[in-house]
Amino acid sequence: GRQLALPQCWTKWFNRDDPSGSGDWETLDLLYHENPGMICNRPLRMQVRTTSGHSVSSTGNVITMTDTRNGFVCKNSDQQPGSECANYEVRFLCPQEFCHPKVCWTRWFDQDSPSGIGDFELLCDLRAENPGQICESPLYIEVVTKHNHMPADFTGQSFHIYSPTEGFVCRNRDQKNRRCYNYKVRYGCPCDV
Ligand SMILES: [Ca+2]
Ligand SMILES: [Ca+2]
Repeated sequence: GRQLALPQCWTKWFNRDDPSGSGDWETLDLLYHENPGMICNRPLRMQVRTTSGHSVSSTGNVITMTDTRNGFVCKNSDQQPGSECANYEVRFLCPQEFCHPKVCWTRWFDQDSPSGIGDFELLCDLRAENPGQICESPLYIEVVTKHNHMPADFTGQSFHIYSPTEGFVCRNRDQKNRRCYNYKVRYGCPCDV
């Protein structure tokens, strides 16, 4: 089975306009046009804050539009007489594949066996024994049984640790028959690192 570190990721903050003129227009069509390739096609969420880092509600502005399909607009003409929009910035939550389009897998590691208290394949130990072979921030971990390559998720065993950032631990005492299989692990890293 594969465990994912970060199912999604945020883009950087975008601030393409300011409220001089008709208002603050941070619309997706203009952001796409001006930042090709930097925002996914169907953002999962959008966050908006003022450029000084305050929440939208703190400004008292009437917001004309705010949604993940169209982006954000605050029109000065929608505000109380004499007041205008704050300057806002926006960012978008995108699927992980967008942020790291290519995943490069390490080789398989198997440094422990389940004799003793269990099968310990911790990332820090694997790093210590295999310097330079595992990237700084793995995105995925894949764990299978050593002998027949069965994905860990399908073995019916329960795992104490199973995470791209920590590694894998199967404790014998957590199993019905008091014995873990022997597992091997590999890590999925961004190819560009
Ligand atoms: Ca702005
Ligand atoms: Ca093992």
